[in-house]
Amino acid sequence: MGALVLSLMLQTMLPAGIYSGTEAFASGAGPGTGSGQTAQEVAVSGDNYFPYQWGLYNNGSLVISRESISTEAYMAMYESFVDWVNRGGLGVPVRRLEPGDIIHSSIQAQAGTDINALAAWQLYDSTKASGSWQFRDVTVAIIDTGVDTSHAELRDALWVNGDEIPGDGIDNDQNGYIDDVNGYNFFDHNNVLRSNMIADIHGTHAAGTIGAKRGNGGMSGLTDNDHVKLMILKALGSNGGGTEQSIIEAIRYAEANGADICNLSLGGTDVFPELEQTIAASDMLFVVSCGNGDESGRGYNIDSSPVYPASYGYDNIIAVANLSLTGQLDESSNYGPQSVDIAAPGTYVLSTIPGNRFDFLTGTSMAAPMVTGICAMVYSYRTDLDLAGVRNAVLGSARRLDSLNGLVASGGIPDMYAAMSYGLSLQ
Ligand SMILES: [Ca+2]
Ligand SMILES: [Ca+2]
Ligand SMILES: [Ca+2]
Repeated sequence: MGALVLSLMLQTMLPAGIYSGTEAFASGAGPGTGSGQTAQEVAVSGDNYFPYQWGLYNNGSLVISRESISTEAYMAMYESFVDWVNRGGLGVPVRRLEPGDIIHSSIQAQAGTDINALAAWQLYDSTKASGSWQFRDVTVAIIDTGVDTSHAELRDALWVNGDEIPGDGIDNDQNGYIDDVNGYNFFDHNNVLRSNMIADIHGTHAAGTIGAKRGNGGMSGLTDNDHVKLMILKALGSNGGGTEQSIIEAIRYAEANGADICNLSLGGTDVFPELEQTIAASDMLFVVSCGNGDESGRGYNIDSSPVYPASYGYDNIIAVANLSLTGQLDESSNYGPQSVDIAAPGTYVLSTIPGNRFDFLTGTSMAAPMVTGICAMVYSYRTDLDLAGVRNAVLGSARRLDSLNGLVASGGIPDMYAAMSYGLSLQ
């Protein structure tokens, strides 16, 4: 039994300075329409942080000014952290930084590098408003660190086990888990879904990308809160690591309780044969991250150096790389023209973190939930498709980018609108 290691980019836990065209953020006025979007475009989402969600809509006006730690300083910080953990300690990598350790740079967004969320929402919302369509209800399992289920953006997105009475200490539905109302904690073997404010940033961030409420301020999640629900399955602990067994138990719970799609923003380099068999035998569609490079943060080809579960290669897996807002693969993202199916926005992704807050994170861990959210919306809208058909629609309608040639099998990024209407002729 090996420990799976999360593909979380620690560098990006540092605050990123975000500057809009009007520098609204820098002046402390808070985000508005300053990134160059029109008020109308923001109004479509109804969320004031939407201009910073370049992965959903990118008109090329967003500039991210970043302070990153030099590779040398990062390595020194990380080594001291690993040493501390090896001696039985817990914590996060922290080191006093010297002036030369910080590198300033800025990134300009490349217009059009997005998943075409606005058109997809308009299609879904207008169909919903017409009352003429019976959407499929979809359950998405998020197997990760914990999730802050009290976050205002997430409350309406949660899967609820209707057969379980909360907080009575009794396993009412006799499924083997006491008070499993929104999911379960397979790491600590209890029903506490948020147990650590730092580690649970990772799972909370994934949940927000998929299901944050649209139209209530804050940020926009991809999915519809009425028809797509998030089952929260904590399987990774305070250092971001988990066991093969905790993840397998979470997968089995997800299947037994009706989950359709499973987000796995995690991976390791061991093969984990039992995990492989569990995934291969599952009816769920798995969306998995393909990893964030080597010790120095450089992405590598997982066709030759496999990362699991991304490299298992089954037809019920979509392996996802991380596209930057520049339209290039992020330099930290792994790739593989055979093993990796698609790239998705994963660099400076704004999403929810514990305590009703938001932050930007970078990594393939952030790219996978984008694809998960898209799959969920396609599965909800396209009741004519099974999950294999959803996978086919998302990959088959991918928008090709020259920069991704030879790096991912589809050669592109998902287009949520195109995936929802794949194979249909819409007026
Ligand atoms: Ca129960
Ligand atoms: Ca109960
Ligand atoms: Ca919102």
